[in-house]
Amino acid sequence: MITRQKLATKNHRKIAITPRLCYFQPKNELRSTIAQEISYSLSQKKKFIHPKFFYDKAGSELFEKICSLPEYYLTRTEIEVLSSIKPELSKHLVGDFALVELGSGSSIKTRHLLEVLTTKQDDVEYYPIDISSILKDSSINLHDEYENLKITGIIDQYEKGLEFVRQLDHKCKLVAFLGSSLGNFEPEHGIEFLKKIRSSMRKGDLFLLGIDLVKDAKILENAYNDSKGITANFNLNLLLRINRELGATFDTDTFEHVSIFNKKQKRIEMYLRSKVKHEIFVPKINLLLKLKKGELIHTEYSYKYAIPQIKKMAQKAGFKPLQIWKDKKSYFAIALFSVDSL
Ligand code: AVI
Repeated sequence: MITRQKLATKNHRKIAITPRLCYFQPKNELRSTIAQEISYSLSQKKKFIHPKFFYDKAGSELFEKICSLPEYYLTRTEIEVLSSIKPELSKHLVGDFALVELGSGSSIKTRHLLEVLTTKQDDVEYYPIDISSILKDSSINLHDEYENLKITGIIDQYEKGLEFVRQLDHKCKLVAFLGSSLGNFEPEHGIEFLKKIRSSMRKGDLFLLGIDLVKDAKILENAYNDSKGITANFNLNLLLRINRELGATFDTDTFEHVSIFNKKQKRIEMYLRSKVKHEIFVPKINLLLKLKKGELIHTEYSYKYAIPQIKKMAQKAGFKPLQIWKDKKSYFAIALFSVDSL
């Protein structure tokens, strides 16, 4: 167990901005990951692109726009719940807590948690983990806003970030996984991922999960197919990213954004549909991609849950429910768990 100053891995470079702000970034660019994974996923019979590739600079900016769309109720509802539970949450945070956030993004929601912690504690250590380099700007903003905040960011995939978290010697940790990002995992993989989070935590630590709830299909479908076409552009940006990073020549006008709510599986499914027959060469991975007219490339699942299911998944992963809050319409839930024995 080590302090934040001594944190290190051989695979990351540490960039110190001020004594209160540093971040780690992978030595080998994520570019090699995208090449390998896209080469595999676009060669399968059922083609897919992993949703983690949404979040390059352009994709992260589009996602920020999605979060403030009228149809995308998730972000504003989660913020509404977070801001209303601060006094109750504060009662659970007895002791000295470091905040770890998986998928911190623009860190807008983080402020609500920091407000609670920075008023209770003289110093707060914050560990944002995000695949997107948006983390750099959001950390600088937080650093300037909160004088008693020490930030150590990790720009990498969640699993890599958790390897850092495991090393921390901090008394207690509050690990936040907000924004319903758990919904982007298939349920079985979601439980496995929760287990990984659990294994990076110790007795006395707390886990805060934000999750979208099952609701009327129309509301869900509108949230993933907004009238301004921002979600469509977010989805199509995957092809533009492959153009930029792997030298392909996708023409996004020949693809369309598809999103449907699968009632049986209780998930939004997102695809890119090829409007014409295609043969596209992707030079950096030496792949000739053939697509039939109407063929779908799967890009995302976004599972919607009911509270008993969330509890069950978390319990299977070794968490014990402490308190669960919802908004008035029961659109979105925030659940607080303690660490249980497995
Ligand atoms: C990040 N994740 C929880 C979002 C979601 O709602 O599944 C990603 C997203 N996809 C389309 N719109 C937003």
